[in-house]
Amino acid sequence: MNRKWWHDKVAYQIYPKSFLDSNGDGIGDLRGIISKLDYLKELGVDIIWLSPIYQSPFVDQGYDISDYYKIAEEFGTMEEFDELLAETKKRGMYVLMDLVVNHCSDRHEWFQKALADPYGKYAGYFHFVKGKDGKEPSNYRSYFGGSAWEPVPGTDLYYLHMFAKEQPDLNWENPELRKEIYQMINWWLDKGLAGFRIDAIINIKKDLSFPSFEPDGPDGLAICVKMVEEVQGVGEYFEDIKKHTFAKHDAFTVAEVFNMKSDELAEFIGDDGHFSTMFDFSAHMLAQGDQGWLRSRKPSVREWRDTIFHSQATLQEVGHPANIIENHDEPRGASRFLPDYAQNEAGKKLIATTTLLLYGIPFIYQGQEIGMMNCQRDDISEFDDINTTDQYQEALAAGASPEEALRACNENSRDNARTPMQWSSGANAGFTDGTPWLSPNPNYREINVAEQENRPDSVLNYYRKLTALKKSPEYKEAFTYGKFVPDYQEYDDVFAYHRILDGEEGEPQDILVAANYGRGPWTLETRGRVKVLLSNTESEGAKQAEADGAGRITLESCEGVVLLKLDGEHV
Ligand code: TEU
Ligand code: CA
Repeated sequence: MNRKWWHDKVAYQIYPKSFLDSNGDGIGDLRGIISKLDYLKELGVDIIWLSPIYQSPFVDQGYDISDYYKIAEEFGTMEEFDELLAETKKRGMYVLMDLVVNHCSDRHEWFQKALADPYGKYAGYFHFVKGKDGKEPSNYRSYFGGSAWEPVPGTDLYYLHMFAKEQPDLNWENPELRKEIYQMINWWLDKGLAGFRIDAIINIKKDLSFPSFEPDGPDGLAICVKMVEEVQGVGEYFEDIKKHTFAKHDAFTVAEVFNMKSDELAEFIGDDGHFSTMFDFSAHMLAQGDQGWLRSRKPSVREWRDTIFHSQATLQEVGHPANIIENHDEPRGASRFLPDYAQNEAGKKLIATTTLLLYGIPFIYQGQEIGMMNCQRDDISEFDDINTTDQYQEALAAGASPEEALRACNENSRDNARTPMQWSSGANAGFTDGTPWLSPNPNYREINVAEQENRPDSVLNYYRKLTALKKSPEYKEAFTYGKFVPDYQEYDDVFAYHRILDGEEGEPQDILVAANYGRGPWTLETRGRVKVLLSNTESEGAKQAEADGAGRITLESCEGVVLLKLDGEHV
């Protein structure tokens, strides 16, 4: 595999609206981000991904863009954005923007012009399709519920929206549209961005005959992703984008792709792949039920581990994946993946250890580094997210009681991860002096940066140690290119793997990451002497295993270690 500058980096996702408000309007902003660059640098972050900061009516929190060339005024100005770029550069950091080009906002000039002239040039930028027998062209359900077709007023046409009706899908078949998008991408890259996180990109290729599918719900609709899964040729679009934009700038791209087919992995993220990398969502898919959030479930440690291991084994043969615990669309990982008894600081350090040291580039999501958790709400009106409101209705329609529907939202809502960053125990978690756009999680009084900053055993300080270890001169090579080899899979609750770097001559460098997610202790044979590189609890057990060279280590519940093997067999 070709080496790339980003392979050994640590990335961090900022959800700007909830990061830090500098002017008291209750909304996070660029000035707030700039003021925390040193905090991020100290955390060991190299690459920052900003969720969308473009002008937007915020129907879907900025994933509905009304002007690709403007910064949302809620977030600041283009001058402030340029300042952010300059300040990151000064610190040797890189910035990724979110590229949302499957759709735009219905407030975008293109869509407004299309509505004004439904048979004119700009209608061709969208999918304006004639209805069938006075009804929608097909039976697609949008990702956010309800029909994916919306009538174009005054015509017998409908426009396609795979997400909210305020997010009309762009027509990638149209070369003029593609040209506009490429110009826009290049304009941003010329500014000095390192690249993009690419939103919902698998959806850009449509089957223009828009076939209906077997209904998969009581509404008689079929989820629109079926059409995307059937249609061929999306790769040609990806190559076209790459050729006209990313390749010219050697930009880093991380694609949001669900339902990846394993025989297409190389085409996507191999050496000459469409993208630099893509997120591994396999663990997140596992928690999804077949019928929306109502049937979501908590995977067992074993299932979760085995799913990640399978992904790792497959992906390392092909490219360099991007690993996450959570993002702005997923519930907090500590709440979702950790067993109840492990939802504490030790458990949070554990999940950090086993995720950040996997093969690939880790993306830390804001607040994860202090162990932020899901936020319980007592009423559906307390949620803001458009997807949550829909899932609540869907759950009710499926026969759930209001209590059950609310529980499903509390467990799965995208607002779990969107609550304000918890900076301090002061008013509004130190996020704003005004009224926050979304209430902070009440646990900010206990869980916050200020409290953890100077406490040596805090989750925050552990993350700092972990990223420092990952990037240390001695072990960086192994953590970046070392082979991922699972171990101790016979133990249900043990999440353990090696990163093995073949030596030029002689012994390989063998690092063992071993974590016990179980309720009771596990003793592992280390098959040789070990040195402890990191321990989440700094227990006596780890010290002893190192000192007496017993060839075994006992891990208590929620205990994890990173060990360098000094001798003995390698797996
Ligand atoms: O998400 C695309 C997507 O397919 C999933 O995230 C999923 O459908 C959704 O979150 C339901 O749980 C991206 C963005 O990450 C998301 O925030 C946007 O809402 C969406 O695209 C539309 O731009
Ligand atoms: Ca603000």
